[in-house]
Amino acid sequence: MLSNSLKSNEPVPAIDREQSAHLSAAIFSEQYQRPGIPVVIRGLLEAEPDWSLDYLCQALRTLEFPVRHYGRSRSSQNKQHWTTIGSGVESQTMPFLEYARLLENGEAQAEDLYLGKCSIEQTALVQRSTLPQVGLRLGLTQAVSSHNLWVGVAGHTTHLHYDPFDGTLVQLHGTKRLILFPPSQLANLYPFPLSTHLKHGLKLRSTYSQVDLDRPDFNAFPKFEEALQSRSEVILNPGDVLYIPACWWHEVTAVGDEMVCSVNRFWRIQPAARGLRSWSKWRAHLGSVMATPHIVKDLVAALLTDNREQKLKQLRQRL
Ligand SMILES: O=C(O)CCC(=O)C(=O)O
Repeated sequence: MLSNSLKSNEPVPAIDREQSAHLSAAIFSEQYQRPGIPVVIRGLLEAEPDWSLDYLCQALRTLEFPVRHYGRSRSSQNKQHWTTIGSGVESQTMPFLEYARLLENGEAQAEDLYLGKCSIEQTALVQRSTLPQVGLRLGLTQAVSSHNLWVGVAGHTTHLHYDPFDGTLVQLHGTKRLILFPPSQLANLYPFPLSTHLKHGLKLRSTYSQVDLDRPDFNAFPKFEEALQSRSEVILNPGDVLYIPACWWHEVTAVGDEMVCSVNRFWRIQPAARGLRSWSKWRAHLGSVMATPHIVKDLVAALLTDNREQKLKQLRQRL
């Protein structure tokens, strides 16, 4: 029978914090990975330098990345009027040094420009870093994504959503606040319906919640009240690694007043049975299948444009 790893009436404890020295791969597997429970781990990346803007500029220089243009008015709009979300938001491809200039001159803040989920696998950033330690020391062996970079300014929010794979989010500069809900809250968080994908492809996703956490509309979403009983909050500072089990809902906000930078990676769910039993996961995959006609259309359009490479890169990033 399809289920979620925590029962809906089970109280959710505060998210654990562990020191890596006390957390062997066997303990991590037993206490967190097997049951699908989030945890913050410190001390996995002791030798890692500060990923300041200067450091990123030196490593990435003229390498080009799609930068999402959220715009400041988005956060005051009713989510139900959105036509794009997350990686579906319109992006502009630019050299990293150009994005750094926009961070420094305040334009990134004013327009909420976010460098989200960009692969840095082939860059000096990953090649010279201790990031591969994260998977090795936790016994996470089957990556399903590359290392993805997330850079933005304080105030940026990646809205409430879930991913159909286990994830690790490594905080490298600045501070992030995460609000989490367990998979059992799927219905109480009112995800966009699956039919969204027939209209919007992957530009708007059924793995995102329609509820605005800052201004919840309890008339439109009465069951959200129940979800609030399972809400957890976590602050991530540089050096913290958050393990986010598949299908845990999370909203991520950059806080403080400086550039904020993290790297995440997705992993195959272990044990596989945890994923196979999860309706949230099947639902996410079903959504991707329903988006196929749009993906094919966008692929053909990208192949026919002059700046084919750039369009294909943007499309790859959305998948
Ligand atoms: O850092 C962010 O803005 C989003 C990260 C995220 O959603 C994830 O790691 O799954």
